[in-house]
Amino acid sequence: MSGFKLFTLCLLLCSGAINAKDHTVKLLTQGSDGKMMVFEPIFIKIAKGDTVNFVPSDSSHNAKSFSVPSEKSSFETPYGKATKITFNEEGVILVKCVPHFALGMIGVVQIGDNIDSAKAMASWEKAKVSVAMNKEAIDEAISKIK
Ligand SMILES: [Cu+2]
Repeated sequence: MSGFKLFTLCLLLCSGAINAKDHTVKLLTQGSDGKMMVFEPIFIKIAKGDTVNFVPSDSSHNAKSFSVPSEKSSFETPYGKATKITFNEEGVILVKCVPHFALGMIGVVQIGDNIDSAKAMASWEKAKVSVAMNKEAIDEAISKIK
């Protein structure tokens, strides 16, 4: 195969990977604004194929999806270990820190444009009754989905 053909083939096969972006969401005991048990940022909008590196401040935090567009987008990261997740499905994913869910340690990941927030909103309304803190911040994060 000629060099040019190889180059063209690589462009076709690799373009998704080249365009994909890496993002970071920190899982913090105390956020930069002083709030306790937060995902920072609490809302992040990414493109399909992008990765998010979930970075816990210590071994007490992890990230687990609890509302997903479909089961193939489900994930759970280990405690205290920065972990990259690639998102290959458009939609909204609600993420919680398992031990601090009741303290409102929840984040929102929007994948793609023009996303319907109905499913995420319904999941949050259901979960809300068992959450004691950060409710307004989570409401606000969900309101950013569009
Ligand atoms: Cu936590």
